[in-house]
Amino acid sequence: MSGFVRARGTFAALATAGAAVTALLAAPSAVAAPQPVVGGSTTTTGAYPFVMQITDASQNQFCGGTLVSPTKVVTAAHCMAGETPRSVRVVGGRTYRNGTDGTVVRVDRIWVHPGYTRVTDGDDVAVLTLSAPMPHTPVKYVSSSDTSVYAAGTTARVLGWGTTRENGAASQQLRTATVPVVSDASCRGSYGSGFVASDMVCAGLASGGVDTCQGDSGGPLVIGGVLAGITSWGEGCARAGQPGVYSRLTTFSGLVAAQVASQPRARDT
Ligand code: 4AZ
Repeated sequence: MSGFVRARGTFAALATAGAAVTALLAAPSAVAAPQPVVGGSTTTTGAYPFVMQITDASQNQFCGGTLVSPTKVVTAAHCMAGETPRSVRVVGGRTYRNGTDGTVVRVDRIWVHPGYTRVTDGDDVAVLTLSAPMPHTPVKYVSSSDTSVYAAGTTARVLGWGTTRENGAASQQLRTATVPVVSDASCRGSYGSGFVASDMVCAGLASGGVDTCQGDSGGPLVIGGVLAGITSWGEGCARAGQPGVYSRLTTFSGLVAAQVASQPRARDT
């Protein structure tokens, strides 16, 4: 099972290798292969019922997701690379990665933002339609007009089962941390053209130490009680001056709303 997790990590590293090339060509700083939550503390899905494990068919967690309605889960587009509705499961109410509790639901449809190519180009958002309602409380997602959530210094909460240090082991238990939103100008300073302000928002301490990491991708960035971002990428984890990068959900909330409203016909499933 751990081999599977490593395979996913390798995939993520390969996926970001292309991004690194782009960044080397276009920006002074290279983007290293990104690597759950560094810093912070353990928590439970009881405390955060909207946090979902995205797993393979054998229920090995490889990404996070957020329940936004009984049958809709928001995650990262890059988490769905190579996946099909048959290859993934959404697990709610399972605090531990190796748990067998909670609710395992199959996926009827995967919508990936049609513009998505690689994390450093933006559009890193996907919506999964579940085959059955998830009996856990969803969280609201940000409205397109609610751009004040990204004011620099605003406290954001991240959650996930990812590694607790760069190149470290995945966490058995759900973890959470709070990180301040970083200004677009500062994030541009960190990542150059890899930072697409229209589609991304950064969060992290200038001194590092607290961050999302490998395996946290697709999980929530919650600001003011609403889903405001999706864990997407970053250079390593918890490094000084290299904040985590999240999909800027205000940009995509119209598209997400359309997906949340749509019910797949039987032939699509
Ligand atoms: C990842 O590979 C990943 N430090 C997630 C978040 C960050 C880096 C990598 C941000 O899933």
